[in-house]
Amino acid sequence: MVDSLKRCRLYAILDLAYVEVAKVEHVTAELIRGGADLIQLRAKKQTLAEIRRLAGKMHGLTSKAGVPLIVNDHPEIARDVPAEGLHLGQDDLSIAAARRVVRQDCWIGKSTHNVVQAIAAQDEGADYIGFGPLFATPTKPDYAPIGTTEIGRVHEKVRVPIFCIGGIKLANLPDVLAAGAKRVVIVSGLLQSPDIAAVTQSAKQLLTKNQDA
Ligand code: 3NM
Repeated sequence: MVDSLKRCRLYAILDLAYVEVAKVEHVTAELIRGGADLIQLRAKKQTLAEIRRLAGKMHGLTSKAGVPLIVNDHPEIARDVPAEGLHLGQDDLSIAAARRVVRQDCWIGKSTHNVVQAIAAQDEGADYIGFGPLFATPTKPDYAPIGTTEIGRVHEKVRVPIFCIGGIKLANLPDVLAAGAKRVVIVSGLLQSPDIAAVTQSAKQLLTKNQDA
């Protein structure tokens, strides 16, 4: 399981701030078709019942395709789907508390916003971390961007997979990779494209080429 997380390069988030509920399955299928390695459901405004329902629908598609599904914020939903992963923020329950809820083989990832938090998340037992926001982003508007200068340092200090996040688009992805990133999360850069599968595929190609270089 952990090895397969290491192979993941492109992490897509299906954020319901950008996707109508009626299109969740279509968009999930497009992200899969484009080659997303991981897909997260992020739903900040929906009821638990609705998130559970949508996560189940998404998992029907992702599990057939062999793409791990990550549930944001809700360990009980991750357990029951059952999703392959759970993602937590800095203000959510601890990884230890979440591990008591989810299945034993469920990955737990954590958002981190500086190198100190990144090291702390690794020490707390995170299977992977998010690191950002690199650039200003309407998806998470209250966070100050940290830029690309810390990417090298966080890769020196942290051994679990690091997914850089925040304002990453196809256009700036080469700069993010040149700064040392190996894995990224992209949200609006995929979901706002008129051709989600095509932009996902292009991002995946850049990440794969970078890995081979
Ligand atoms: N977490 P986009 S930035 C969900 O820094 C999220 O922890 C972040 O969206 C973090 O690709 C972010 O549209 C939003 O900028 C990323």
